[in-house]
Amino acid sequence: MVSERVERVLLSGNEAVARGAWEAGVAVGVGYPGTPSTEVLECLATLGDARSEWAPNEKVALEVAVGVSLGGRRVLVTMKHVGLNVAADPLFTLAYTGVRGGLVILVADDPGMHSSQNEQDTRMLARAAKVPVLEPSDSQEALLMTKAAFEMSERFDLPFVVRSSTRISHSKGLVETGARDEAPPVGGYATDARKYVMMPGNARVRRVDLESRLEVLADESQRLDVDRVEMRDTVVGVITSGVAYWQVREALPDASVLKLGLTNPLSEDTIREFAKSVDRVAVVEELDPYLETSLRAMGVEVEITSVPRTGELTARAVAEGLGRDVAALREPIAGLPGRPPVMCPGCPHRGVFYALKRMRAIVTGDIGCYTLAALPPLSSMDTCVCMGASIGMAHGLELVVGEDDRPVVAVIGDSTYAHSGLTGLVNAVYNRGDSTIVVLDNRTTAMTGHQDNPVTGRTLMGEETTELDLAAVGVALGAASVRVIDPHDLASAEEVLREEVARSGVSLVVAKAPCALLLKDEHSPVGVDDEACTACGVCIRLGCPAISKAQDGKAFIDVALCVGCGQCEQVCTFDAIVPAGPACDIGGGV
Ligand SMILES: Cc1ncc(C[n+]2csc(CCOP(=O)(O)OP(=O)(O)O)c2C)c(N)n1
Repeated sequence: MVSERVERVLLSGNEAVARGAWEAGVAVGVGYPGTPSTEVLECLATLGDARSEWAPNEKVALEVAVGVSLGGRRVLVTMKHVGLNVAADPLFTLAYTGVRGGLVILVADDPGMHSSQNEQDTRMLARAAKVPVLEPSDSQEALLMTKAAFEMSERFDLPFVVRSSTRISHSKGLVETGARDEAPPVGGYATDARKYVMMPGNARVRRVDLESRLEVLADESQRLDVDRVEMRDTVVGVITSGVAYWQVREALPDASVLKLGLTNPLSEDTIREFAKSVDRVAVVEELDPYLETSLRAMGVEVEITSVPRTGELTARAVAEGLGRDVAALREPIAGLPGRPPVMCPGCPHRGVFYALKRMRAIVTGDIGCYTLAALPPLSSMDTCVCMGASIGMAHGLELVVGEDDRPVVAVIGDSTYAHSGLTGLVNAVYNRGDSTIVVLDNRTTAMTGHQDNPVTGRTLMGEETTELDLAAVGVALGAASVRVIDPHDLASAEEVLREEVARSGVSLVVAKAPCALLLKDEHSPVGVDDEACTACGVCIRLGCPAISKAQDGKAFIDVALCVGCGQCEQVCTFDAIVPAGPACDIGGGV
């Protein structure tokens, strides 16, 4: 949390980006959650003076931002790397139109895929979109570069990307804060169709203009004060950017370093001057060989680059890659117990997947907490590609699998459905499909930390708002059948799902029950009656982390974890699961 009066505060990279935007006088922040970017907008919402909004997806977020910018005010957009794919359509043309109020897009990459379905290097997509990129290496730079990006966006008439990555977004560092610029210099809305209506005749002109705007930026890049040269030993000079700078400092403390802050377009003069001042040039960067190929294309002789192209960099990997002694560099501690992710005790998603497993359904899945159903013992999700993919994939499968095959069911969370699932349903209805679609409506965007979304009836600013009525929307979009179920009621959930897969036409099943973590204070835990338990193991197959096998093979329920959702009571045919109390082995007391 940051406050206006504090001058030096400890901030995460994400908080620092929010603070930088706030100090730049940003009027609106808009984005879609995604690790590791989510906290930027959550923090901006707490700072006051600016309005923060969750959009249903990143494309809409960017389009809202374009509107704010056209209205002459500064706007911050936030997303994770894959979000930029979703926003790519407006992004590529936004570079042509340019901006009015400064428009800055914070994109956080996730090298190592701590919480993502793929690894992408945002620099590549931003370069393809002809959008400038600034890369901070720590929280202080995150604040300063974000703040400067607004001014540059207006000066060069371009949207700017600030590229972060997990270690920068989530590490904390001391940051000097400043005052808010209350009156950024751009005026209000002004009609200018030739700049903002991208029909071919206008776009051809703006296309040429874009190249010259980027050229002006490249020419002025040395005066922007975002690249930094640190001269030390000149045997090897390392060119790097972002978090890789710190790996270089640790692995080669004596080497000279050119730390690039602006990585698109590159400051050729700065790079050539640095290359001339050292004997050999090395490039160290995380993910794609973006700098390496750019430098080679410029004719700079890059002699050393051997670092991994996948995963997060470590100082040790950098030292190894550059042929240095690694003895002094610590290795990660080996042999730590793994902590595989697992659905929480009482998670409502579990009931749906338990039924789908019993139905031997082919389940096209999507992205959210429910993706964990792919893991044993539920093992009942067959695919996970990108947000919204489940519904289109189910329709595709149904076009080719025979009627006697296993039933096909698409499952998708409420936030993901609002993000990019609705058009999949429209497609299935339009093309006379037979899909059964289950929306797992747990009343929140759980996976990224419980953000509100169009289904929850509350905004990021904490206001009550109109709730997206999933059942009504399903009817309006033409689903042949719309049913709402309680996923904790296992028998009836399975019955409804079986009926819906047997029905022709598109079925929408809304499995509605709040995320277990939203019900923190409403626990009535259950325990095991040892006398009645036959050690059959059926309850274990629910995959609830509160249930384990005791040494005698019987079930054991940890009351500290159990939230009393009742699912295990329903699967136990021996009535061995009972309200926690003296009659049962409650494992350590309530
Ligand atoms: C394009 C894109 N944007 C953001 C994300 C990050 N993300 C992963 S799952 C998810 C939403 C999950 O919410 P929901 O669908 O409601 O399922 P829940 O986790 O609540 O079960 C988000 C935002 C992503 N993977 N891809």
